[in-house]
Amino acid sequence: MKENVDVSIIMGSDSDLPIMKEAAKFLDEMGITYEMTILSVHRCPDAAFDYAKNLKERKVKVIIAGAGGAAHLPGVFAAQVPCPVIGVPIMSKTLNGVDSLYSIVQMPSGIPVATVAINGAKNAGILAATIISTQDDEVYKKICDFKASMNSAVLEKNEKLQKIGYKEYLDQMK
Ligand code: RP5
Repeated sequence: MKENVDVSIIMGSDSDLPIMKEAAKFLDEMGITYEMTILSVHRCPDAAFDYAKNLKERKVKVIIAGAGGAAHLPGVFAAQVPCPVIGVPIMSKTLNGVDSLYSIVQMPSGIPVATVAINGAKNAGILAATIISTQDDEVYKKICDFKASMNSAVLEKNEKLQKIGYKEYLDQMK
């Protein structure tokens, strides 16, 4: 475990890692420190509760928690740690992630979890960085640059579409 990090990325299983890595990649781009942990409030509750206490003591700024199925992980951390918690519903095999989404988004009043789309780990990273940016000018500038580059990418695509027409555009996409 690292000494001081801004963000804690937690997931219920290593099977969530291929999705959750997208949050880490975005934080890397923004130069934001984080640690990643695999912990389950169902399969290893004591270790998960100890880690929640540890995050509270270390005053971690944002938690990103991803889980699938009966996805209680983000809510249980939100109940114990007084920082924003972003939940990532992981696509499940049997119910396509709708179970994960409902488990994470339908929190009782008083314990919010900011829930992104099913498998929306990149947006969780962006939201975590945006929260950090309210207190950090460098990250604020990087978020502005990120949005500006998305803006120009779409405008460039439209300009190309107007210029070459949809048939040629589709050919070039092959
Ligand atoms: C949840 O159960 C995890 O978050 C994961 O999405 C799901 C399945 O876990 P595995 O059976 O793949 O370990 O706790």
